[in-house]
Amino acid sequence: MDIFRLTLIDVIKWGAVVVLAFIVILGTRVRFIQPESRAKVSRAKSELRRLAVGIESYYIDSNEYPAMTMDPNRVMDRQYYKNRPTVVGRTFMARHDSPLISLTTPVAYLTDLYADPFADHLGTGFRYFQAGSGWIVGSWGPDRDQATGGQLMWNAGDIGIPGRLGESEEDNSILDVIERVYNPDHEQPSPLLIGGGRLNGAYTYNPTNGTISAGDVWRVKQ
Ligand SMILES: [Ca+2]
Repeated sequence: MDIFRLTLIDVIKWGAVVVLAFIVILGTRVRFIQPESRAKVSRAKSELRRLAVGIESYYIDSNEYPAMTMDPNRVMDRQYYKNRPTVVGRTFMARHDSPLISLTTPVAYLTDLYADPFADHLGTGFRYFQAGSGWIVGSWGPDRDQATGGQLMWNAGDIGIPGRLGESEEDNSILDVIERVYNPDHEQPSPLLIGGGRLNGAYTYNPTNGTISAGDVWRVKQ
C-alpha cells in the first residue's frame, strides 16, 4: 500500500514536472512566434497601403487601374519571375512583355512591388484583383495558405468551387472566389468581405482569433 502511495505521489510529481515543462516550452514558443508574425502582418499592411497609393496615382495619370493577370509569364515582379511558382493567383500584369513597366518605370508610382512576407516562394508579390471601378490587394496571411489558395481564393482552381453559369469549363476551373466576394459596386469593405468565410475560415485575418488564425490580409479601394 505504501509502495502504491509513493508511486502514485511520484507519478503526480513527475506528471506536474512534465506539464510545467510543457507549459514553459509552449510559452517560449508562442512568445517566439508572435512577435515575428505580428511584425510580418504590420509589414504586409504597410506595403499594401503603399501599393494602394501607387495604384491610385497610376489611375490619376492613366484613367484606368493597372491590369491583372494569372499568367506567370506576364506578372510584374522580377523575383516572382525567377521563382515561377506553381500557384499564381491574380497579380499585377506587366505591360509590353516587360516585368517592370507600369507601376515602377518609367513613372515610379511605386519604388517596388514588394514581396508578400507570407508567400511560400520568396519574393512572390502580393495578389491584386481589379474589377470595374475598384481593386483589392492582399497577402496570404499568417496561416501561409498559398498552397490551398488562401481564404479569398485568388486562384480557386483545384478546390471544387462551382463555376460561373454559361462559361467554358476552362473558365470554371480557374474561377476566383474573390470575384464573388469582391464587388466594386458595393460599399467596401463589404460585410461579406469582413465577416464571411468558407473552407479554412473567415476571409479576413483577425489577430484576436490567434496568432496563426485563418484569413488573408487585404486592402481594398474604399
Ligand atoms: Ca490565409
